[in-house]
This record gives sequence, C-alpha cells and structure tokens, in this order.
Amino acid sequence: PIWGSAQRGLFFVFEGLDRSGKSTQSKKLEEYFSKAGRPVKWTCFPNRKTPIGAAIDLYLRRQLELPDEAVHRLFSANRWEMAQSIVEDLRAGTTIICDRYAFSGVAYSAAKGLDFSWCQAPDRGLPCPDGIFFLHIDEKVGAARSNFGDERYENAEMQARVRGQFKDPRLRANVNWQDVNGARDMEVIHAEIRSAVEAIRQEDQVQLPWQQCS
Ligand code: NYM
Ligand code: MG
Repeated sequence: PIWGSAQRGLFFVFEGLDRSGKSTQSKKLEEYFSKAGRPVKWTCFPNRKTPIGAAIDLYLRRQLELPDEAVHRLFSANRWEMAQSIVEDLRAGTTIICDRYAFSGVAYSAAKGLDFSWCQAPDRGLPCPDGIFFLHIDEKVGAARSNFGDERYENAEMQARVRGQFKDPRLRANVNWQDVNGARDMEVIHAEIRSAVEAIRQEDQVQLPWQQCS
C-alpha cells in the first residue's frame, strides 16, 4: 500500500473567523496527541516564516499594498510551498494539526468580492485534510470577543462578510467538514473534537490512499 507498513499521520485543520478559538483548540489537540506519545506537529497558515509568508505578513500589517487577486495567490502559494513537507510528515506517521488552510483562503478573498470558484482554483491538488473543524461563533459572541488588533480584516464588517462566505456549501463539498459550536466552554469543545478525531482515526485505519483536494 501507498503508506507502507507504518500507519500514516492524520491531517486536521481548524477553521473559523478571527477570535473563534482556533489557536486554543488546535493547540489543545496537539497537546492531547503529544501527551499520548503520538507524533504530532502544529502548524498554521499563513506561515509567516517563509519568504512568501513574509510578504503576506507585511500585507496584513498594512505595510504593503497588493491587489486582492495577487495576495490571494500568495496565500495559496504559501500553502503550496509547505505541501511537500506536510505530505512527508504524514507519510512518516506524524499527525499534522493546522490553524487555517485553503478554506480561510477562499472565505476571506470571496468576502472582498472575488469570484468564489476563482478563489478555489489555485488550491486544487493540495493535501486534503482528514477532518476540518469549523468553529462557529455567532455575531453576538464574536462582538463580545472582538478585542481586534489592527491587522487587515480584523473589523466587525469584514468578519460579517467572511461569516457569510463560510456558509457557502461549495466550501464543504467533498471534504470531511465538522461544524463545532465555538461558543461553549473550551474543555467541552475540546472533548467533542477529541472524540471526532478518534472516530476519524478508526475509519482511516483502512489506510485509504492519500487524497488531494479537488
Ligand atoms: N487569511 C488567512 C486569508 O485571508 N487567506 C488565507 O489563505 C489565510 C490562511 O489572514 N485574518 C487571513 C485570515 C486572518 C489573517 O491569519 C491572518 P491569523 O490566523 O489570524 O494569523
Ligand atoms: Mg487573526
């Protein structure tokens, strides 16, 4: 089989609006794996440490102006430059837990008015997550949590538009999308995610060949 004798790692992605609890929950899941002695790596997109990520960071901190289309392609290229190492880690048996992925890429750019399927195109073929945990927060919870910084997109108006884009069924098509109510106690949310992860782990023991996002 494509994975050899060793069990491959699983690829989990956390998605949601800014301040939805993705960082907290993704790090709690990483801790759960590492405490159990299972190989795991936490990562995030944008990955601001690469050269492309450095340009994205300048853009988000408003020190660089770029056309919407150009920055959309940079966000995607930032995933492509990490794709090889993600696949190698998965093949080596390491589980990858990722804070944001292509779904944010589409939702944020489409919220700026770019065509939805145009936004999806550059990410086609990237490693497909085994599970996507989408942390929902409604407008009221969002407003209560919103001690936004001054990065681009961190304002109530943009967040409302992104919230709308995340509801588009084209984002959920052909992927293992798990809606999670993000307005609850963080331990309750973590427990729910943990059991979803264990269920996915059971299914994946059939060692399906690794798929790409279509
Ligand atoms: N973002 C993130 C995008 O606009 N497109 C993408 O492809 C990704 C991965 O970057 N407001 C936006 C969403 C966030 C911002 O991410 C920075 P974070 O997770 O807040 O550092
Ligand atoms: Mg943010």
